[in-house]
Amino acid sequence: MHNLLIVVAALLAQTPAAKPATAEDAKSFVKKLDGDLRKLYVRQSTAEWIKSTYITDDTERNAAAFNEDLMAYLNTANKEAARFKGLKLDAETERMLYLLRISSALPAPSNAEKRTELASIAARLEGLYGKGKACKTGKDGKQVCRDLQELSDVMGKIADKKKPASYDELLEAWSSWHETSKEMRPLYERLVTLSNEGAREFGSEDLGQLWRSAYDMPPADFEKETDRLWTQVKPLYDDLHCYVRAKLAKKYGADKVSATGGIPAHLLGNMWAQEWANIYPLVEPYQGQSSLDLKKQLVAQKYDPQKLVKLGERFFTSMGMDPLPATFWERSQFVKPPGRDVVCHASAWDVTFSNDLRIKMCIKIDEEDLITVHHELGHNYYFQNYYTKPVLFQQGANDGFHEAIGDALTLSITPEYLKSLKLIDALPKDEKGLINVQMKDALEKIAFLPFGRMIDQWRWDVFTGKVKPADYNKHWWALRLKYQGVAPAGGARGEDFFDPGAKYHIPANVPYMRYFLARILQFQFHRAMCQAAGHKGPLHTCSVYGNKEAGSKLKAMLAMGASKPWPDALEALTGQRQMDATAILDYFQPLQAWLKEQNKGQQCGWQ
Ligand code: X8Z
Ligand code: ZN
Repeated sequence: MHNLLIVVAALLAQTPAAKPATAEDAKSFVKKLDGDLRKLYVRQSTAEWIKSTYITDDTERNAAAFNEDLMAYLNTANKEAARFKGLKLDAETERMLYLLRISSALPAPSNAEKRTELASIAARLEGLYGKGKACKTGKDGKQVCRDLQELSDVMGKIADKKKPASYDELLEAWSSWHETSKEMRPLYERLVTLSNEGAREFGSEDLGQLWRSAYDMPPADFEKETDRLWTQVKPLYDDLHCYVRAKLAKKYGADKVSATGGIPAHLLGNMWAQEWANIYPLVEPYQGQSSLDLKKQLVAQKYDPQKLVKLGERFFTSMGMDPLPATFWERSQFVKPPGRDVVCHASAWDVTFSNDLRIKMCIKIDEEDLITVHHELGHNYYFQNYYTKPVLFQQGANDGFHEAIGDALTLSITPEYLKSLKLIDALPKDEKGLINVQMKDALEKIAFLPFGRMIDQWRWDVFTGKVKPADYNKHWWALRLKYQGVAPAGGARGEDFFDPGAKYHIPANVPYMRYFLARILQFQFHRAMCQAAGHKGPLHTCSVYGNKEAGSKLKAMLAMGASKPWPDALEALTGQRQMDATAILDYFQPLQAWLKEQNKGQQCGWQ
């Protein structure tokens, strides 16, 4: 009997299905995976590029079809990879299998109909955002339509020197854009159901948990990590909020800006109240200092989109990086093409995963886009340094790293650097000048932090089912108040609206915690590059422009891509293995001390 069992077991072991997988099998599996994925990725991103630069029903359907193929492949590959669980594998194979599981932000169920539906909804939602226009009938009976760019221009004119937008104009522009996302709601609900189903097939409890699994630590620890970082920086945000609210209350009156409540979302110079640089003239600490208005100088010096991008490229090459390939200049989209809908939201691409670098923007000549150009080139330079690796390693160490590279360099756009370009006339002279500069930086960097933290809190809560569709908007505004101290413009927003959909990354399904991490990491990277450059003195005085030592340290980290867990990459550049907010706090130390003085006697915080 005993012998018979052995014989049966031996026979079973010979049938391919029952043969236990070996470490060698795993190695061959990831090798084939790399080849397959490369093909599928290239097809998908080619179709995505075409769709994003020319939105029509046809390009949308075409992109959805390629996306569907990729989704189907990933679903099957993930299930196959389960065979290798528990095996002792070499580090590279192990890493690839991990990256395979977390590689998709939108996992699809194995059911073919559901997958088709999900792919088509995803394409549709991003298309709706790209095409979004607010239309009304003008006095002459004709339809007048405005797109996001036009409506954002109004928001940005809150403190315009020549013709500032009035309270009512701001509210109207804000409300108009927030009308355009209403029709996304039923589609988004369905996206949540279907992608959650996919995430469960990928071994997570829901899609939010799958997203949180992408940081080389258990997902629950990652959530704690984001809270730890937020707690580190919240006091500085609170100081800024308090000062800004008092200024706005003075300007608009206590009936419009309550002294103890959230700041109305349309009074911060940005459609989403995420970055507040446009209100700088309203909150400028000291008048009569040298002007920090770059837009005027950019226009006067006849900067066009190409010249702006060249300026960005020069920053990277000054640190020893290679120039962008010739094809970058031929294939990129710098301006909005006339007569067709495109996704204007800025992005960077390596369409064929082989140094086929591009950016897609609708560039305006102003400071905001000067920063965005550097941001996007940061992505391109990451691509440039890792494109020879297997495709699964062609990613940031984590997604926050990717978002932080270009921004880290913009921290070196100091007044001295700007003066060398004649973009400002004079250097800020004393403590007062410094506070002005820091205020402007803080409106950009510090104001963003709670926004960056809250967007995915909303999605995490939606994906777990804690928040039902009937409360989508209610929860959105509860979080905006909790984290940002920002309140809906013009009073409560009911569930007939879908305000999350008015922010690109929700319909486009791009995870957002990366931007929160990036705001913190970029200062950590900056501090490390400054150390490599031998900088002495306060962090905010450092510029690594032209510094090859800083450049080569950065390059070494970029070249690792996602081949190692992110703490290894962080260590390569900074010597630290933890994300750490002390660099951003250190950078803004002068401003924070100043804000504390200004806020004395004020009642800060909000209900
Ligand atoms: O989406 C972006 C980039 C493209 S990766 C332009 N950013 C976030 C946003 O616009 O909301 C950069 C800052 C935050
Ligand atoms: Zn980015």
